Amino acid sequence: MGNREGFFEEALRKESTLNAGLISKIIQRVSGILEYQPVVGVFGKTGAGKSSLCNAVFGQDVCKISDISGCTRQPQEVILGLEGKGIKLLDVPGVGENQQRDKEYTDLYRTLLPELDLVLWVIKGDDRAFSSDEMFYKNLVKPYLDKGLPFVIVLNQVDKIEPFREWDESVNQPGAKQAANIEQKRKHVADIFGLPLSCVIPVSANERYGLVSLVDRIIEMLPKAKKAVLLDAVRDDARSSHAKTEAKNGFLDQCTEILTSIIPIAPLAKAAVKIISNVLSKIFSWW
Ligand SMILES: Nc1nc2c(ncn2[C@@H]2O[C@H](COP(=O)(O)OP(=O)(O)OP(=O)(O)O)[C@@H](O)[C@H]2O)c(=O)[nH]1
Ligand SMILES: [Mg+2]
Repeated sequence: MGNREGFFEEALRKESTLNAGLISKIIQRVSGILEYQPVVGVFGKTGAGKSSLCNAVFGQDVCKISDISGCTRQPQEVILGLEGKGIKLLDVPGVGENQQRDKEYTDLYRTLLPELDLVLWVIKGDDRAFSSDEMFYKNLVKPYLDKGLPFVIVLNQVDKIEPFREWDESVNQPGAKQAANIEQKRKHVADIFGLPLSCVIPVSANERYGLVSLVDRIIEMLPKAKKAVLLDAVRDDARSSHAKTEAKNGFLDQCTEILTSIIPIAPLAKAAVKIISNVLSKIFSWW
């Protein structure tokens, strides 16, 4: 497929009974949503599994992973999705490695934060010390949350939470005691950061556990117009029907708002939204 807007334009002209002038107006406005490239910042301490998480959710080996020492030094800007038109993923270096680096990272985070649509803050499930995370969160990130920036804490590597031998490989789930400890850890982290429990999502990037819930939460939090483009970049097995419906409705709501402002006759506007929905099902395979 060529670029999405080109395809959208062609398909809309083919399917539509609307006049050419109106179609041009619709294309201009709806293309704005399609073209928008959400920027996701993936933050957290070194070794928390930021790069692993990006790969697990977005499906390609987009980020380097290291078993030994701090791996991601420079922010890696990885453009994902359909021919560069998907989301922009910033896998940034982790905090808490040493004081000199943390100072550099403070400056980096400060520059990056204003342009982000979503922050994923990755914490290692079996980590006990959150002071550097907490400091960075409270001083740098929280003011943006107060302005409405969607923020999710990803409690990663929960397969390592004790008793880790309980992890049930056959169903890819924690054992009963382990699940209770995971839930306890989740509450503890939510308390420390002063966030609702629904903003702390337990996952295991390596075991592919909890990714669907994480994506569901992300899609819920994003503004209407940005949901579909982000969901499009997510691996198919991490997309639930809930997330699809949410993203689809968000996009169509946004289209309805646009179309009712340019098409004065309500039934005609409604019919046009239906046509757009058909066209989008050809652009987004999951639609
Ligand atoms: N058991 C387990 N190991 C994980 C998981 N996620 C990541 N790891 C491992 O943790 C180590 C660090 O992962 P990375 O993804 O490189 O961590 P990072 O946060 O990107 O680290 P920096 O790039 O240094 O900031 C690697 O050995 C991963 O395989 C997980 O869910 N479970
Ligand atoms: Mg990394």
